[in-house]
Amino acid sequence: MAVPGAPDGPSDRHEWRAPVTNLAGVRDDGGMPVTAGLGDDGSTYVAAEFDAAALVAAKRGRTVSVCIPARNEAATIGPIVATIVAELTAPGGGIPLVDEVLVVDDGSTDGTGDLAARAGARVVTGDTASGGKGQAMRVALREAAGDLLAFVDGDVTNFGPHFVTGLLGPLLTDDSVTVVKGFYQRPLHGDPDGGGRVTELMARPVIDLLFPALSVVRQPLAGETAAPRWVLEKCTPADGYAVELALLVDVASHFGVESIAQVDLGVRVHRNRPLSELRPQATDILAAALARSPLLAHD
Ligand SMILES: Nc1nc2c(ncn2[C@@H]2O[C@H](COP(=O)(O)OP(=O)(O)OP(=O)(O)O)[C@@H](O)[C@H]2O)c(=O)[nH]1
Ligand SMILES: [Mg+2]
Repeated sequence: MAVPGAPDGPSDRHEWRAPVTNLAGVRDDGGMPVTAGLGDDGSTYVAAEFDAAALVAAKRGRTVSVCIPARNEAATIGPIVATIVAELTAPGGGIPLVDEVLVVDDGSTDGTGDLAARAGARVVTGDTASGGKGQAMRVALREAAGDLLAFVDGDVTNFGPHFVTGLLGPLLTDDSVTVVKGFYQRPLHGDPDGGGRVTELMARPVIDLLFPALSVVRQPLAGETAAPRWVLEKCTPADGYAVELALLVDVASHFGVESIAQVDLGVRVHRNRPLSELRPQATDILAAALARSPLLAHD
């Protein structure tokens, strides 16, 4: 069943605009029931379920952009782009699932943009060199041509095409899905589950307290996220690292938690920052959660 409000066909391009409801509206229109949550298994997928060639048939005229926010990711951006181009685009000789690979590069000093372009991406620059990841995603939404946008991070060292097919699978095969979040095992320093410190110590506790219906989302900060353009356009963009949590809360408020799907992407290895660099991320997330908190909603 299609999501209420979904356009009949591919959407026109619009600027990212304010949501149709605010937090008071969330409560008024019943958009985010506090007792509901994702089904235990109904909304959870495994990337290996999805075959790229079968997904091409499921596109039904829809176009796909893979978007990669990247700042100073020279070590990894080339292989990530090259993998997507070679495996999943027609010009690269792959399965024609992806119509565009877009890298948003701002403020890089290590040649990230050139490396991405050489690997076959269209590279655009962000609006400011200090805009943060949220602004890079906003630029991606404005610049990308696709009806469906799949975001992947540019610092993943064990990237494979299953990141993209896994994210697109639920969107292409189930019209009731508005957003797909990746989840994965996150090794750190030899501990297979030691990564995701901001997730476990800030994002998930805040979600448990303020948005319990979203507690079942295993990696709420995952950069691996896919959604139709029209869904993203209904959400309020947040700056910096708050962008992922803000998107989840906005989608849940507009379309219901049950429209969010999760996909198991296996193991994900990326650059891990030292503890001292995690405080700004945690601060962004707390600020976004408080700004959207039902506790602050007023009639
Ligand atoms: N264009 C752009 N990309 C950014 C910016 N900040 C982060 N990114 C990219 O967004 C992706 C995710 O950022 P990370 O810093 O890895 O964030 P994270 O994975 O949530 O957190 P870590 O555990 O610290 O890696 C990476 O590809 C970054 O290069 C920015 O200001 N501009
Ligand atoms: Mg990272």
